[in-house]
Amino acid sequence: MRTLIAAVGASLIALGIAPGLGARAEQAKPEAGKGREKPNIIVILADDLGYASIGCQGSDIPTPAIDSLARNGVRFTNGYVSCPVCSPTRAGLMTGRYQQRYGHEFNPTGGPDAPNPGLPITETTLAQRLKELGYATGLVGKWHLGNAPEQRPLRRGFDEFFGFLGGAHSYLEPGKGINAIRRGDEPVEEKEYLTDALTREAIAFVEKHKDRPFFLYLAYNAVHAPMHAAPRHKERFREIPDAKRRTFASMLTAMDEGIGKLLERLGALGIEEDTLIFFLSDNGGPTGGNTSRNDPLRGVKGQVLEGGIRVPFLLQWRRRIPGGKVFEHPVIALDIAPTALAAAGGKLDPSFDGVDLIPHLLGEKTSPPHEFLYWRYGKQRAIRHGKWKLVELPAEGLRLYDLEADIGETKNASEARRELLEKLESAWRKWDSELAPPLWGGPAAKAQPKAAAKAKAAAKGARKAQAKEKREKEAPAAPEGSRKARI
Ligand SMILES: [Ca+2]
Repeated sequence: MRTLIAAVGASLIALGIAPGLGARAEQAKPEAGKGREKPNIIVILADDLGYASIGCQGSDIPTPAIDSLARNGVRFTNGYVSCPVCSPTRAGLMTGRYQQRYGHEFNPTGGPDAPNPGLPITETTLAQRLKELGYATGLVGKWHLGNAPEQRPLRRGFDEFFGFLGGAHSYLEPGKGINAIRRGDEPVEEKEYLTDALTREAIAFVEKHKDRPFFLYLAYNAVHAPMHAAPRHKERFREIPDAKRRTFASMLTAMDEGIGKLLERLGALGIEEDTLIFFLSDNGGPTGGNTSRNDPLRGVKGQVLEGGIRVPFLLQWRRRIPGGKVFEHPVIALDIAPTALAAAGGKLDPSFDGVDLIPHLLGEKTSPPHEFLYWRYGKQRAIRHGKWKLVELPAEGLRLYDLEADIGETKNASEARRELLEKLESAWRKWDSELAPPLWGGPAAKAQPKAAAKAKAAAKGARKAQAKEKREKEAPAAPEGSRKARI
């Protein structure tokens, strides 16, 4: 390599080109595994995977590859996303900024005022920032940040794209129209089980760009519905009695096996040490929808209770960060863009809400990365400060929880800690005053707690009616008069 560079340098001199160029070429293409100036960056985003759905956080379904990231890196026990549903979290992750600052508060459902809902093109993505620093950039998987031509991945900083534009996708069918599986911008016919196809493409991307710094955003749609098991797992989980859980086990395992293959390939190419890898879920588990587990957290996808926003969150960077670390201060997906950018030698944008986590993980900074973390999702809102969380759901009102003592958010400390409540309320209001109104509506989000209360009331009513019917059936026939007297 050195001889070749020396030879190239000599010929450049012969051509009258400054020899400095040769030195830069050497820096840009170091030998694999020898310590890169710019690490590769991989963000693996799972979809609708609850807090307790990975082996190292108590899942009964093994996830050895995902767990290996925790063993060789860092497990964040208080790792959050900035929204309890898919698209806004992805907007926050891609920009490093609270998505409500630019109106991306809800999933892009559109409406008369927003015919093309999606990540505003005025926002800069992590892919754009890393591309500027010389990175090869690729998205494999789910986009969900806009369908219009100017909002698509290839126009938002990605050199390459294989996946789909929408929010959900079949694992067995190729998809049609706007939500077809695409390579670049062109629909393609895909026959493999989608999770396996995404793994295949991720590995191909890494192999193609192994000699230069790359950024791979691997956004699996697993374990989001529809519930489609991998055909190759037909017999594998037959001991699980519940059919939906059985399918979930296959979907999760297919993703874990894919991550295992990717890590194996990074190792074989000699670049794993110099690859900064994040793994997280875009929101908490919709426990009834896909059997994903959030315990011991309360709440589900769509709620700013812990079960909707606290997610599996791991980081591995073997070159810099010792393995087996558990980090307990709250962190958020907004930290990924600044952490990746700083690792790549880029300048941090003052508009970032996220922070570079590396100095905290190395012990160079001992203070918590964030004094406050904030959520606003329609009428739901929350703020985290140290061990405290103030949260408001329309169906429950404003409540204060000590998450260290009460991770399940069951004991409201509002009355006992009036002063603290006011401090948090005022911090949240200050943040809220900086936000934009939503660019498109979120009726599902606003209706969600009401709908849950309505469903609960309906279930209660049904139980009462059943019990009444049972009583009447079992009761001996009463004479007309006595029945009237009871009423
Ligand atoms: Ca999701």
